[in-house]
Amino acid sequence: MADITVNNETILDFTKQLKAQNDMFPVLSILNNNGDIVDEEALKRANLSDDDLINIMKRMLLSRQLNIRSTKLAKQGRFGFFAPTAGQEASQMASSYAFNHDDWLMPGYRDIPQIVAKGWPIWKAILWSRGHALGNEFTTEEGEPVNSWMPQIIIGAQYVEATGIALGLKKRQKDAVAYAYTGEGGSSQGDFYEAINFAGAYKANAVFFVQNNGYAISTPRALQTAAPHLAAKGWAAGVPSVVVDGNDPLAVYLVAKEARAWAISGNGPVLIETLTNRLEAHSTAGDDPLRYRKQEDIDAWWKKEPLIRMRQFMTEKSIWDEDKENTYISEVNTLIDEQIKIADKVDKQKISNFIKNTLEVPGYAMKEQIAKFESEGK
Ligand SMILES: Cc1ncc(C[n+]2csc(CCOP(=O)(O)OP(=O)(O)O)c2C)c(N)n1
Repeated sequence: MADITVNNETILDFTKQLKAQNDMFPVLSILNNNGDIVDEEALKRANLSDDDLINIMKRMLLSRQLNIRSTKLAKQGRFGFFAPTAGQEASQMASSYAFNHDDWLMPGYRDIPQIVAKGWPIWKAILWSRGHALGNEFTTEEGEPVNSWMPQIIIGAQYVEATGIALGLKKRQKDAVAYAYTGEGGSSQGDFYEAINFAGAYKANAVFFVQNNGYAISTPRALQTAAPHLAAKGWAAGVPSVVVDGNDPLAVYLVAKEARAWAISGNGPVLIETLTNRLEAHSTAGDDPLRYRKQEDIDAWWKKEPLIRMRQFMTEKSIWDEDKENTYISEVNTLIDEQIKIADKVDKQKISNFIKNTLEVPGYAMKEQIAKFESEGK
């Protein structure tokens, strides 16, 4: 009997196939954990001026301060729901820096800082966190539209919305893309697959981020999926997919910029997996991470967080120092103090307003409820 062909033998070698899947997605990186450049050419390709670097650093610091203050205020009962962002500043702020004013942001509940960076006043974010109807107004202080949808609580659902918006932009020949963020947990949802499949088939001008931050509440990445890389899920939809060091602001910016350029040229979507880590609790609702992960693991990730390496890199370039950082942090804190005062002055949410805000045209039962609560002054 003749031997099986090499081709068929390779096809039937499942162990080899698993290894190939694992090797398929090398990690894009420019800045290592110590803040050293590991790829000068990639840095040139990112084409970031000193001002851009300062802007990215400031956005990441704004996000960190917002995180620190929101977490504290939530513990005092002065903030509503907040999903901590510490550790994810590069994944969120360096990526979003690659998008334009006209692009549509489709955020999840952890992506408040990207909306603020788009011009959404912090006081509105505070109202959103408190479930106030006014927190769903995506406008700047001057009343100009902020192209963002409300942070999605249903995990993965923003991907479907992003595909729809991207197709709408394409059909209207707008010079803009939709960009969406979910987590590795979100990448297990049906919505995730449906969205990237449809976006791939119709070449929607969308950029999809999967922020692989290690945990979906208490579920570790290892239990989330057997896929060695979440980016591999994009390949099933025929979508170019990349794994990037999500704590490296320069690499995250570069891939986001190139993904946007690809999508806007009519080539279809790109999926980007950012390897990062959630350094704190899932939310201010009160979970204790030490019930599902070890302190050593958290400590190790704190050493790899994006601010340390960006600070190191920029100090080395003589465009950043401690004084600049402290001055900016105190400016941000003054701003946050002012914004809390504005949010606190807004009339408390009325039940009738809450119901009115649910549907544009309320149904019969809702009309009755609105009338009832209004008659009671609620
Ligand atoms: C469809 C749906 N199922 C379950 C939940 C409850 N839930 C809220 S957050 C979360 C984990 C999400 O993890 P991940 O997507 O990794 O994002 P992360 O919170 O880590 O940013 C779950 C299961 C939900 N909000 N929506």
